[in-house]
Amino acid sequence: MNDVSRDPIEALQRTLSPLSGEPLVILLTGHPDPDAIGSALAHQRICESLGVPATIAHVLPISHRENRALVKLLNVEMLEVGSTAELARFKYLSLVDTCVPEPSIDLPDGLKLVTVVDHHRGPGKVDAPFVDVRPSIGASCSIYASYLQGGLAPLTGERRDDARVATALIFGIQTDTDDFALATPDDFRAAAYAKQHTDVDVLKRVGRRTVSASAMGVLGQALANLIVVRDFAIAGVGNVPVGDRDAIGGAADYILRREDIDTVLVYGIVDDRIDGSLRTNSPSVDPAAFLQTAFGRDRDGRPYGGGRADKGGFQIPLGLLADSEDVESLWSLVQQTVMSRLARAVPDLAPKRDRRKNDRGDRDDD
Ligand SMILES: [Mn+2]
Repeated sequence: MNDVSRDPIEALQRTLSPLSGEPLVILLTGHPDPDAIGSALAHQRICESLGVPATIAHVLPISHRENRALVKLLNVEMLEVGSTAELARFKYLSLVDTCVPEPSIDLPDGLKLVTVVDHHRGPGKVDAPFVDVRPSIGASCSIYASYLQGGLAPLTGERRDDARVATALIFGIQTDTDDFALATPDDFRAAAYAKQHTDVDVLKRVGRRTVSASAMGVLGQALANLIVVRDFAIAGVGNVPVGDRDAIGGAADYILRREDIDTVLVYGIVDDRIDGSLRTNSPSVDPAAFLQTAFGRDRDGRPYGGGRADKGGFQIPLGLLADSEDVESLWSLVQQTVMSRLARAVPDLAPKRDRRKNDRGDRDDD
């Protein structure tokens, strides 16, 4: 039992202190993200200040490049475990940024859950000696920053470890609150506390959004092939590897930042389909309606594209054409098709000749 709500710091200290000298594992759930990593570092720091040797472990790989960069730049030591046996040497378990242990691995029978700190609305009651779940806060890192600020293993700037933990905490808060857009006053207080001890250079480097070489190539293609008609922009980027499909949307996001453009569509060939992304700042463009006007529906009546307020996407299967070995002819055919279809939604895109034809009353396509 605990009286966490009254004084979580006291309760956490009272839970961990008796475990002094006993190996504890902080097992991350899912692919480690910055909020989990920052919380784990802070938890490890607290454990060590109380004499509890703590190891951070994870089962699933770190999937995002930015998160790998964070781990590397901050020298975060994490044990990647693949089997129950690898956890056998630990006596105690702490969960951070989750109430649920990683489901893809069976926990050893003797491993005892001692602490849970999370900000997700959990699946109900969590049974552990120390549980601090605050769904009203933006990041678990904010909860941990409040422990440190409250005097449990506080950041003082005296240890080299301080900058590491502070930087990880800030990055965790920043990521989980969508760059502070969703941050609560508690998150801001936590960030303000951690900020004093961060390594600004490292924070700038981990915060920099990384782009793969191939994704940058897609952006280069989009910029080179950009067609701008009034405030509408369109760019075809040719063949894009399946793994870089997100680069199409990324290129559209980037181009939308051009000041004289308010709607952009980027498309390419991905695998056996035409794949594209629409982005808009225009109050009068509804992405789903726009894409349906341009590309219509498939034989089953499903629209090729869909979207929400400011973004949309579409996929059109190439069918047998996908097998074509003449890459250039196929791309040229795709470009012509997309441009003529887009002219339904953006009449200015139609070649002059066609527009005259339309003016004469050829309206089948409208
Ligand atoms: Mn989180």
